[in-house]
Amino acid sequence: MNDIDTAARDILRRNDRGGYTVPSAGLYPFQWNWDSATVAAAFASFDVARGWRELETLLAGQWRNGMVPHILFHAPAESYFPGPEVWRGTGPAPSSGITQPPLAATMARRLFNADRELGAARLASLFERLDAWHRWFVRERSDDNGAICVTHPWESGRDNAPDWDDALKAVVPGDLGDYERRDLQHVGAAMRPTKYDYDRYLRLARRGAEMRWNEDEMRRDPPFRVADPATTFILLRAQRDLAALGRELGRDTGHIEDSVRVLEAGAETLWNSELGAFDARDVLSGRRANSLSAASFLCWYAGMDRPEMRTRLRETMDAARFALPSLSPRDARFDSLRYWRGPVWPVMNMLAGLGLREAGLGEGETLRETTAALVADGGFAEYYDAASGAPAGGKNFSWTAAVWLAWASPDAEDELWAR
Ligand code: 9WN
Repeated sequence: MNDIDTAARDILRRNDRGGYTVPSAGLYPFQWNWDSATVAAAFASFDVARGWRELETLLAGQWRNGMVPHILFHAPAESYFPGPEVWRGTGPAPSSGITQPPLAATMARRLFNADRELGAARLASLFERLDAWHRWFVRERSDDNGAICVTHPWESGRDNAPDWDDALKAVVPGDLGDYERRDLQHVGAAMRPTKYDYDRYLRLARRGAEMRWNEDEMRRDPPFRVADPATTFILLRAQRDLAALGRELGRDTGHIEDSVRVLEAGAETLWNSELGAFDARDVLSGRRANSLSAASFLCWYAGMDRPEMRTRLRETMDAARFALPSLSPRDARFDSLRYWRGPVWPVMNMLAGLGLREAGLGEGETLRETTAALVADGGFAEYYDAASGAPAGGKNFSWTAAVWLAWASPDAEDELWAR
């Protein structure tokens, strides 16, 4: 254990609200879905039971249809907008009405590897919930080809990625009345999505709330539905991990293995031959986003490989001062500071890096070293400016601390990721 490990554990303790970890005090005062799953992976190194608790708290918010919300509003807080009064989730606890990329099963596998006896006991009650969530994804978010879609940019976790720009033009914000963004009280406007984006984010949230998040109703004439490489790759990986965990528990996993094959075929349809990379596709218009992003490089994490992707990776790493930028620096829309339009995000580096290592590609180690240096120099920032490496966004960020502990630290226990 090194000094940065100690500091990272301290952040997780300070952001612990009792059974769940907030991403960052003030800026994000609730439980976020894929942040929590990342935090659970970090607990595998020093408090396995607490890691299971993180996932249990998250999955306790599951809706009857299987959806696991992207935010659970466990306790009131004034420092974030839009809160529960906008979302009006219909699950067992106050929540949003959309989900986030399903990292939980993969992170549960790391917890399981850390203590198999405890894992078998804790997983017994979570397995069905994870399975139901994954089934919900396939049922409610597949396109006709088996790729997984997002119905709101926030559902991707990559909020203002250029992947959604074209599709968002079809969302008419209408009269939203006055609303006050609270994110700008915590971080500079140049780092955040624009008002143009927020108007559309809000319209989509209000539409869902007005329809009481009834998926059948929302699917009729949807304003936004985009097949997302990151969510597709993450679900594909999560299904592989859930099947492995199910076999450990002696469960029937045939339907999960079938789903893996469908998802693989779906992911193939995200190939953009002009771009030479996996890319988002607007299901409503059929248009491609033409965006070579960190999401494209999650193919190895999903167990998929392409010679062209290796070339794109090398080109992107050559063009970037700090890898991986969330968007290729060669893209005209690249902005080194603005959220998901260029900056380096430790969680994406970890997922891409894990996949690269499993595929035997040396770039995985380069990503790990870059991430470790960014954290060592800049602290546990939400993300890092892709041009300068400067820390950006929120501070004392839980999932950055978690990525350090689970993967970037020289003392991270790599063997717990073993497949
Ligand atoms: C909306 C918590 C979350 C992350 C997302 C990131 C950001 C929220 C926001 O913060 O999104 O969900 O208000 O900006 O984009 O990936 O889960 O850290």
